[in-house]
Amino acid sequence: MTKRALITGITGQDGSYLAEFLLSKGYEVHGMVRRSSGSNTQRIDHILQPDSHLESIPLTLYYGDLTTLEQITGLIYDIRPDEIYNLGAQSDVRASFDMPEYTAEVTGLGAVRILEAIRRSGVAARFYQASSSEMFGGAPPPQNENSPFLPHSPYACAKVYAYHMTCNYRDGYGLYASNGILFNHESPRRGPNFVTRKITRAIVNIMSKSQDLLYLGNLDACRDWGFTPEYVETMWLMLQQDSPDDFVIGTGESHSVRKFLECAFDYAGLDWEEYVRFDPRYVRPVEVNALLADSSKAREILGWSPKIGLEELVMIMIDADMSAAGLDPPGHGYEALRSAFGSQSFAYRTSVPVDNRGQAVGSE
Ligand code: NAP
Ligand code: F7E
Repeated sequence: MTKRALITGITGQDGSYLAEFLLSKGYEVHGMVRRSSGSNTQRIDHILQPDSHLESIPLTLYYGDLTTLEQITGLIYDIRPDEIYNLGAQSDVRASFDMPEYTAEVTGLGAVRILEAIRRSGVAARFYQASSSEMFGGAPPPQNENSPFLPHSPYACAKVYAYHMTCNYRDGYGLYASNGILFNHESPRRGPNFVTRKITRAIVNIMSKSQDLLYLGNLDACRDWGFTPEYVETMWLMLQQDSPDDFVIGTGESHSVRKFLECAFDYAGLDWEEYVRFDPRYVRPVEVNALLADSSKAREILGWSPKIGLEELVMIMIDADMSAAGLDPPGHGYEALRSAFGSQSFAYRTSVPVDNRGQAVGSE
């Protein structure tokens, strides 16, 4: 029988890849989209287009918002999904310091609204919560499922709350509810305010002579950066296990923002020190200095291991940004994708029209 999935945050980076992945597995996919005065579906428009590579696409979108139960309960009751992926969030860590209450409302309470709707409806849906490595905050690396949560931002605090509520509904009501504790994952569809995409877009703008300098904050922070299409597969794998559980997902390699800069500018044949300047506006009130995943549990139980490392990730992102800008990319990113996944894979389809919303209002 065809499985049905409901995705919140389907218009985001992860949601768009997850939708493609589930469609490729034969799922009927339902997505909750928040109302916007402009278009916020750029990342999934290629799936909805009539000339899409997928024929008669079983993808349906509904308006809804995580700040209210108004739609969530009805959607769960009407669709009766087999699986629910809660990817919707105010996901910008820096912005969460400016909007702590809103972040708690969407990123924290949003998860509880869904859990409560599942419980009340009696629908036997499996639930995935998009937990984050940011929850580890000040915990020393490497971090795994047993590391303490020492959150350093309003975003991380909201995610810790949602994490515990997911465990609470699992333990208290027997819901199939799992937390994926994902470390940073990037792609050509990454929002333009996150540091990796901010860098790759700036490089392409510099090459096109539409930008002179790139302003950044702390270059010493270290992150475990992976490739998003590989990570959405783990979300699905978590919901296919006999029993619900929590898993850390990351590459097991950590690099500084400075190292990402070096790699990215090198690939474009530029010297980063000529173009990068410091701007204190991008420094956070509290920083997370070092994240490094120990994903041994996922490797053993889910049988998952990543194929794309930092250098390939950088090449993939720059190739895609150059193509989108009408420039001729070196192409090593496309080669890396082809050799890792094959050109038929959803993971290969990175160069869909990426969002062009530009810099959001605020400091990033
Ligand atoms: P993203 O690109 O920022 O996408 C967030 C999604 O949430 C978008 O679809 C957004 O809609 C939606 N959303 C925001 N506020 C909402 C609201 N009030 N009601 C309903 N939907 C709302 O984030 P992502 O990178 O795909 O990440 C997906 C999830 O994983 C998030 O929960 C994030 O916190 C978590 N996570 C991400 C990473 C990472 O490295 N990417 C790591 C760990 C955990 P619009 O398109 O309208 O803005
Ligand atoms: O920052 C430093 C910044 O905003 C990475 C979200 O998906 O991953 C993401 O959160 C590092 C930080 O990602 C700039 O201080 C320097 O140390 O790309 P980011 P993040 O904060 O790690 C986690 C796992 C999530 O769950 C989140 O949803 O880069 N940095 N200069 C900068 N960061 C930004 N954004 N802009 C700068 O100019």
